[in-house]
This record gives sequence, C-alpha cells and structure tokens, in this order.
Amino acid sequence: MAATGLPDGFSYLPDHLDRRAQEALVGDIRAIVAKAPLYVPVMPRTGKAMSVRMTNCGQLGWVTDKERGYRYQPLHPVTGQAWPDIPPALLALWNTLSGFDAPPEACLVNFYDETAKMGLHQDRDEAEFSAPVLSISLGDSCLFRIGGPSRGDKAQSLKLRSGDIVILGGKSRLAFHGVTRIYPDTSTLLKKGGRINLTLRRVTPV
Ligand code: MD3
Ligand code: FE
Repeated sequence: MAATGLPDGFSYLPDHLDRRAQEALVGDIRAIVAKAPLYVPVMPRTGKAMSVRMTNCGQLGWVTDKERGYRYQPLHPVTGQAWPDIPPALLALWNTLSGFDAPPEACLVNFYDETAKMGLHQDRDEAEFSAPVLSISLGDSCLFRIGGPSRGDKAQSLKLRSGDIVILGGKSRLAFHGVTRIYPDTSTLLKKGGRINLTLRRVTPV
C-alpha cells in the first residue's frame, strides 16, 4: 500500500483531458455506438441484467451472458458483427500513459444512467495481467471504490470526474473495485446526462 492509501501501481490523473479532447472522444464514441449498439449485459447463471449498458471497440470485446458467462470475443453479441476499431486518440493515450509495449486489444465502453452502479469485482478475464488497465471517465461524476486483492481488504472511495484518467497497473491490477453511485447533472458534456467510462485493456499474452 502506498502512502496515499491507494494500492501500489494505481495512478490517478485528474482532469487529464481538456474539454476539447473530451468532446472529440464523445464524437468517437457516438460513431462506435452507431455501428455497435449499447446492449444490456446479463450476469452468468442468474441472468440478472446489469444496470450499466455496454459496447466495445477493438479486436476483442468483453461480454457476459447467462449461459457462457464473462469472456472476450471478436463479435458483438447482438449484431454478430466485428467490433469497430479503437479510435486513434485512444491508442495515443495508451502509448503515452500505459508504459506497456504492445497495443491494447479491447476497449470496453460502459454507459451509466443516473441509477446505474457496478458492484465490487476484480478484472480477471484477461490472460495478460502484466498490462495495466487504463480508464477514462466522461460526463457525470461518480463515486468509485477501490480496495485490495482480497474482497475484504480495506477500501477507499474516490470521486471520478469527466476527463479524469486512472491507470491500474502493478499490485492494483487485481484490486477489487466498483462504482457506488453516479452524481446526476454534474457535467454538461453529454446532452442527456449520464456517465461513460472507457477501459483500454490488453487481453492476450504478448
Ligand atoms: C481497478 N469499470 O469495466 S473503471 C469495468 O467506471 C470497471 O466503469 C468501472 O470496473 C467504471 O470492469 C471502473 C476503473 C477501473 C478499471 C479496471 C480496474 C479500475 C480498476 C482493474 C483493476 C483495478
Ligand atoms: Fe472492473
């Protein structure tokens, strides 16, 4: 644990993207969603719907359904089409900030309306844990919770705002984390409100 109380390998870059860069990314995401619509993922076994809507870009996308559970796959589960490419601006951020030599293969796009949450979980569906996960927040603020590698580890909360970037590498890569709440009307970036989170990931071993 670092002096901040945040796990080692966690880096927080508040307000990294200026308004113009945020608007440009929203344009990129609109184009992605036009080709690969947001859909409602459901939990393995129970089939319970998640409150976050999702899509992806990249060679692989993270999906979940009742029968086959959490996994990465090259095709959109509803349209059956390949995911759109990762936009150049996101590849550039990965190159500058990840410290990882190989490119990301997946970019998960999470959309939160004002009631959506994401329960405490680990990201462990990737086969390459030496690569960090790079997360970009756009739109309304959220309360993000991050603990340690065991579910019962002490956790702390952090407010994430539009334009913030978080990089989860090293010991933080397998930290439990979640999104506790969305703060409505805290950003003017998205005309209808809500929050978008983008996560860039390396999935297969290099
Ligand atoms: C900490 N998304 O998609 S991003 C997810 O805001 C996910 O949508 C949240 O958790 C969101 O899996 C949080 C920040 C994040 C991403 C990956 C992590 C935090 C992480 C991996 C390890 C530890
Ligand atoms: Fe996660």
